[in-house]
Amino acid sequence: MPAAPYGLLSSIRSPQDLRDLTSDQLRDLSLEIRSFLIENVCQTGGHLGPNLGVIELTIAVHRVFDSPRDPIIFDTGHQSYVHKILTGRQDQFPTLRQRHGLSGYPSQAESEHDWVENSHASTALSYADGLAKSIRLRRQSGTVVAFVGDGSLTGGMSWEALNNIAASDDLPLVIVVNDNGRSYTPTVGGLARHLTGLRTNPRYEQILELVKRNVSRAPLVGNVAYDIMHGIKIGLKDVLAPQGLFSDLGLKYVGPIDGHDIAEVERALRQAKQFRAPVLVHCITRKGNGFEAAEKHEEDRFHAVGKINSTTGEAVGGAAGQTWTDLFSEELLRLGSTDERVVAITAAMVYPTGLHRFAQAFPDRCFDVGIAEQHAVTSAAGLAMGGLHPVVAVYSTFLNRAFDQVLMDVALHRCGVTFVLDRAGITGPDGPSHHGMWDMSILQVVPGLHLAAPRDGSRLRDALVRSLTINDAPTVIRLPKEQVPLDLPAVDQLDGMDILLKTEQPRVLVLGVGPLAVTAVAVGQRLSDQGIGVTVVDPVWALPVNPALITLAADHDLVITIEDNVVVGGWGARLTQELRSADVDTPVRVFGIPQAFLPHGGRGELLKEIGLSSQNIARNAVEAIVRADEPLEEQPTRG
Ligand SMILES: Cc1ncc(C[n+]2csc(CCOP(=O)(O)OP(=O)(O)O)c2C)c(N)n1
Repeated sequence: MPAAPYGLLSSIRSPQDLRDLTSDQLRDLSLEIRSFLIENVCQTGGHLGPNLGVIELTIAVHRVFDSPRDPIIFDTGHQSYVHKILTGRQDQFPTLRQRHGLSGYPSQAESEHDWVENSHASTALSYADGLAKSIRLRRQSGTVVAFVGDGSLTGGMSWEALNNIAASDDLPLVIVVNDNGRSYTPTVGGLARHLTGLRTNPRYEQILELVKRNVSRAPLVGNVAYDIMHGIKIGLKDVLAPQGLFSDLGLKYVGPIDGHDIAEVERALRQAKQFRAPVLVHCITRKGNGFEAAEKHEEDRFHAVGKINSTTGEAVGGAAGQTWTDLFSEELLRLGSTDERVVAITAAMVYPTGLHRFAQAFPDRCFDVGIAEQHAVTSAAGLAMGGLHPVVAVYSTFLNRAFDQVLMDVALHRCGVTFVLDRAGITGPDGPSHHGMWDMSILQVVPGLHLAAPRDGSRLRDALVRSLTINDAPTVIRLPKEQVPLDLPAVDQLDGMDILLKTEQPRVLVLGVGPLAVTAVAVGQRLSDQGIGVTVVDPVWALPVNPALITLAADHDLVITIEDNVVVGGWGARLTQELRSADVDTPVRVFGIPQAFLPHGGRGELLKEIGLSSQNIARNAVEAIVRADEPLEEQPTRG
């Protein structure tokens, strides 16, 4: 429960409570929300900058629209904290992004005000299109609000949706564009250039005044108001070419509007709402607004923070070790310095994927394509066809978007493209749509694909070097969201695989993929402590499955596979299939992520919860071995 400094805020329990506030109270409320966000998010970590930028915009949206009857769809959803605060969840902010705590994105389980909880970008307009069509078909009275950032507008889905929305001139749909000029870094591409042109046009202030004067002269509503605004815009089309982008599509456009001026935003939204047709309301905001340290942070305006000092913005806590992202970043720079074929591609995530070093050293060899994973992959295929070796750096979960492109555009065309999947496996506080738990399942069906999951820094270096030699197929290197552990040396090697532990008379073959090779060694030690002989192996290259593994498995009584990918269609499942095809019938126990949408929480916490601990796996293995050793007549009959 917020204390005294949040006197006004603590009286807001639902959007209804906003209705009767005066403009002074609204201003005070914005200030309280700003302090509240800074105080809380600096302690929990989370998407601070985006939310500081949408305080006034969110208040205005909730005053004009009647949520949840009027669905508000947040694109990506990382900017929905203010919405959460205004819809009765302020008391839960100290638990933000923690296991059993408040989600960092909208969540249907949390509130009827949250319609969409997919945090993959550029979907809001499509959801909104469908919802608005259903309102129209069912003759209901609501209006759908799509709340979209300029970064999310760069995604292909947004454009597919706009193309459809613009053609349906009776859809009750208002598109609120939150234009802060940034994704993480400044938004890129032609659209961004158009929006910037509009935002920074020296005549903008004059035009805004003109619009304001015309609209406030009479209490105009609906079509009339829009027509006037639109008329003015069209009259100025020659100076304001960017607006033409939307109007040429056939979309009604209002703006640009100062997104930090509640009254101004409300006025525009009311007009848009009364029009009962798709209208795009273009609002200009500042990411990190009101938090000086964030506003000055050109790198990402504090898009997402860990625990930080609420004045200086500096990280709190001791120096952490090197992350996988950082190591990859250094290695790519090193490799790129000697191999001119290397080019890098990111989908709006230069810093989070570690491409910044390469981008600074080789600006003309690094391409930020916006939030456009599909385009990134096929563009990489083109670069490979042109004789270069592209490295596509992307979070594991976002590659899901571009599966068809990997399969058809890269693999079918035998293009040598390296994919570095950051945040593979359980990622933690970002929840179900951010866990990178599907990549091995979906990618293993791609013919010819190579996949490495390095267990330590040396293995990552080796995998990168090798990937650059593969010029006729896609290569995937998956990295977890963690710090790089100390190197775990092999005790022996077998046809390119690393043997990590070997005891006398091995009966159990324990296979650990990537970071779970460490767990595999711990399992092996536990088994050997109990007198059960083991061989512990890191396959190093998980795909294609190494034929030596089939022979090795045939020489053991039990195979245990451990991976942080979903068990269905994962690496263990694939190995089992290969063993059975080779008529090897050694029993296989597959340990991985269950087939479910995992909640948010700490990575360690979640791994333990789903049974990926050495203790649990070793216990299972012992039980299996004991059962196998029981004389046949003593075994329970299964039926
Ligand atoms: C498909 C996909 N790719 C990448 C991301 C990572 N991501 C999260 S927020 C964000 C930037 C969004 O920019 P914008 O929509 O303008 O919102 P802002 O943070 O500026 O408010 C990106 C790239 C994502 N969520 N989904």
